[in-house]
Amino acid sequence: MSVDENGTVLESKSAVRNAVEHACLNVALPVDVHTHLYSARFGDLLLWGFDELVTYHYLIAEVCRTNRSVSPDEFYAMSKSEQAEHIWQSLFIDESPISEARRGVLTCLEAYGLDVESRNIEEYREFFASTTVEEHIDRVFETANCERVVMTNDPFDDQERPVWDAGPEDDDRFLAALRIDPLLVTWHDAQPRLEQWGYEVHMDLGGPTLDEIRRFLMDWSERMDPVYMAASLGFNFQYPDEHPSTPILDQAIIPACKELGIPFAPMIGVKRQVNPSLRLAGDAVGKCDIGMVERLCRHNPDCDFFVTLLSRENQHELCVAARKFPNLMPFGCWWFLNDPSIIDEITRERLELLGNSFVAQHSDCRVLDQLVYKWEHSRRTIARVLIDKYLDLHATGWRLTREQIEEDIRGLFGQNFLDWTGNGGVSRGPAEGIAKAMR
Ligand code: HDL
Ligand code: ZN
Repeated sequence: MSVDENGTVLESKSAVRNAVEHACLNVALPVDVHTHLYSARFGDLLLWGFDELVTYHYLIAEVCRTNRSVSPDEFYAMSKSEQAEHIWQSLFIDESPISEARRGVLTCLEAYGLDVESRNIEEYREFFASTTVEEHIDRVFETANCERVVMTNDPFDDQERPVWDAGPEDDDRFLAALRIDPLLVTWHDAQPRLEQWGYEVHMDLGGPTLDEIRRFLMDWSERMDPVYMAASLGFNFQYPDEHPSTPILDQAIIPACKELGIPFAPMIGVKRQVNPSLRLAGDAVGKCDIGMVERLCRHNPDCDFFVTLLSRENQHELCVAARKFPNLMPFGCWWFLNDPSIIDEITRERLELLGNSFVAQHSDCRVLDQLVYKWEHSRRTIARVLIDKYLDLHATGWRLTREQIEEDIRGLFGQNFLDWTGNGGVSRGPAEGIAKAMR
C-alpha cells in the first residue's frame, strides 16, 4: 500500500473493504443531529438506565401486541419497574428478542460489559444504580464515540422552560434545536400561551401577531443558541395552505431562520394517535406530498431546509427533490425507518443520487443509553452499504485513500450538516460559527 501526499492509497479491494469498515465502526461521530436527550442540568428530562431502556415506547407498542393478556390501560397503570419487568418477561424471556428495539437493549448491556446471558435484570439495575448521571453521560458518549448530540428543546414544555430560565447550556456536547410544533400544528393552543408570555398575538394572526411570533422565536434563539428550528408535521401537512401555518412559516419562522442563519427542519409524515390507547406509542406513518417540500424550497431559496420524512415511500422522491434544490438536505432514517433493512435501502439510493450531500443517520434517542445501540447498529449497516459503493468506485480504476474515506464518513455521520450550515449556525463557540468551531 503506497502513501502519497494525499495519504494512504488503498490499492486492493480488501484494503478498501477494511478501511471502510474500520472507519464506519471507529470514526468519532461529529454530531448526532436529532435526539431527545438532555444534558445533566435538565434533571429527570434526561432518561437513562435499564427500566427506561426497556420501557421505550417502541417496546410498549411491541408488548401490547405480543402479550394481549395485559391491556394498554392495565400496562400504563403499572409502576415503571413493573412495566419493565412485564416487557422483559414478554418480549425477551417468553420469545426471542429479535426485533430491532429489543436487540438494542441487549447491545447496550453487552457494550457495558454486563453478562447478557445471565438475563438477570437485578444485576443490570445494580449497574446503573452504582453510577451517577454525570458519570454515565461520559460513559455513553465514550462508548458510542460521539462528540455531540442535538437535543430537542421545546419552549412550550413546562418542565424544560425553567431550566433555560436558569441560563444557557454549558455542556458543549449538547447542542440545542428549537422545537416549535405548536406554532404550526396546534396554533389554537399556542396562541393563548404566547399571549400569557407577553407576546401580542391574536388567534386570527391579525395586528402585530406574525412579528410577535418572530420575536418569540428570536427571544428563544437568544436563550438556546439553536443549530436549527424543527417541527414534526403530519403526513397531510400542506404548504402553502389556507391554514395559519402558511403565514406563520412565511412571515415568522423562515425569516427568523434566515436572520439566524440556521435551517428550518420539517420532520414530516407522522399520523398522530392512530391508536390513542397506546399514548406516546400510538403514532403511525403516512406518505406526505413531496410537492409541499418542493414548494417550501422553491418559495424560499435563501432558507436552508434540513428534512427528514417518515414514510419509506417518500424516500426516493426526497432524493430527487434534493437534486433539484441545493437548499434541501435530507437527513436520517427516522423512527419506523431506523431498521437495518430500510437504512440499507435509503442509504444506497441517497449515495447513488446525492453522492455525499446528505446526513446518513440520526439516532432519535429518547434514552441516553440508546446512543450506544442505535449508532452501533447503524454504523454496521452503513458500513455494508459503503463497502459496496467504494468497491464499485475501485473497480473503475479510481484509487481512494484511507483519509478520504474517513472524511467522507465523518461527513455522512453529521459533519455534512455542520459544514452545510457553514458560518450560519448561531455560534456556541468562536464567532465564525458552529462548523468551524467543530473542526
Ligand atoms: O417528533 C419526533 O421528534 C419523533 O421522533 C417522536 O419523538 C417519536 O415519538 C420518536 O421518538 N421517534 O423515534
Ligand atoms: Zn424525534
